[in-house]
Amino acid sequence: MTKAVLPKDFLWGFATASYQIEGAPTEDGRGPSIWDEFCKIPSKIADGSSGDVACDSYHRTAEDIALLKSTGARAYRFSISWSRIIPIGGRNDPVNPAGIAFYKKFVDDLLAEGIVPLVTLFHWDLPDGLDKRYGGLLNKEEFVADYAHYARTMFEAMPKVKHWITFNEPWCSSILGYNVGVFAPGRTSDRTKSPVGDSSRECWIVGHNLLLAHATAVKIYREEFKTKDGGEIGITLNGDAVYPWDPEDPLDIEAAERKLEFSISWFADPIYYGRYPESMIQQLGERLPTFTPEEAALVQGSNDFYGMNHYTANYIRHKTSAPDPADFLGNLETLFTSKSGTSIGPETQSSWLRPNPQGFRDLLVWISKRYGNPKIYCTENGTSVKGENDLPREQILDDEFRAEYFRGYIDALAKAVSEDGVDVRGYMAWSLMDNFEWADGYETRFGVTFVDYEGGQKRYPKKSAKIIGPLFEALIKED
Ligand code: PNW
Repeated sequence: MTKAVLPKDFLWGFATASYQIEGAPTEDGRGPSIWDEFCKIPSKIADGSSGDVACDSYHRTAEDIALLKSTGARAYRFSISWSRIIPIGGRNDPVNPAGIAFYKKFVDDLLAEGIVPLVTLFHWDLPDGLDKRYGGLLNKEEFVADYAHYARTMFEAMPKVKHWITFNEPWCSSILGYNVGVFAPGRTSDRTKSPVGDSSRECWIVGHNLLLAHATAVKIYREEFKTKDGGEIGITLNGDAVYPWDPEDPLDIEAAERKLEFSISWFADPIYYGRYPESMIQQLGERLPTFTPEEAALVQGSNDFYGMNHYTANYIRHKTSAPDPADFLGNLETLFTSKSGTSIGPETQSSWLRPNPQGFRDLLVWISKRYGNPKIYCTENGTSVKGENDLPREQILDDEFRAEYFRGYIDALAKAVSEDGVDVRGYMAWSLMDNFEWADGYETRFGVTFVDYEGGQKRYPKKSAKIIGPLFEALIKED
């Protein structure tokens, strides 16, 4: 018998994102996003695909809700396509009533089925109009003002939403979009990949602007909506667990901590403490923007909850050379094998992902300690499966590897709550269904549901879709 250790109102369910599932890029007045444009550049997406059709969810909301129902999910995290709401994106540009109507109805339909919506305002699909007009996320004044206007438009339109997420994984927008250049808009110092970009500087500017936009939206929600609507708002940060490559080497132990600071504390320290981590200030110097006192005050305290996306773990080995100007890790190496030859976990279809459930528990404890035991929603957790896309459908549906991933990670979560006192209030598995896996296209599947892209996007629940519900229902207290 599993002991019920999770609070009675614990929200569990599944997550998706607009560009990864919706399709219908030009329908009902939607404008292009930077991902529509990025996908058109040859060689940026592994299979040359795009989100043009994806799971066709724009036309299948009823099917998606029925799918959620069939899993028993209590909650669903999805994101809004900004360019459906404001096609060009800016605060003086026209708002598209059809875009608002689509998401309003979706929220109503979810609620009618007893499913709680968690809504992400920005999951990477910036209106391309803003990128073209003023450089998008690089332009502090314009971007913050336009995002604030968009956020207010959504708060006003959807008072029934009680859980708002300002940004999904600002680390990915900044580093993958402006340093490595593998995500839209693809800027990097690597001239074989892009004619424009400065990996040593732009990512830190973008991160700073995202923090200010987040904090501005939170201020608006708290001042104009929170009392009336009674909701909460926070940001979702990604972060991998870390273990020193050589547990005996103090420099590896230090490097492991620094890795967490460069990925998580880059955003969470300003939000909880009003300043960037010392390790980043030291390494980046004047390339790391500084907060004015007003900005620091705005950002500090701007989280009602901590949204945690988590997938994997690494061994961390310190470097002895001077940091490269383009370095974003904290002058260290991330490895899958430790000094003594231990593997962090089995391979998956994603080069960066190896399951290690203990890492989830350890990272939950680290976040909880560093940030004063915040209320945490795990807003993404899941895995791809090596070679899954090449299997016949019957075998894809029997995804024991993914089911085992969820068993291990959900058990780790339960222990973090019951034995370590971490305050976890929700868990969204990534993802409800196979979808457009960004630069990896459709060959990498993360769904608990198989989507038949050749057969009219029909959905077939995998084994993993059926095991998550019973695990949580046994873990959640009845009163
Ligand atoms: C997250 N990495 O992205 C996103 O929020 C999802 O949209 C995505 O589909 C999911 O994880 C699976 O990839 C990440 O390279 C993408 O370390 C890449 C990395 C991390 C997270």
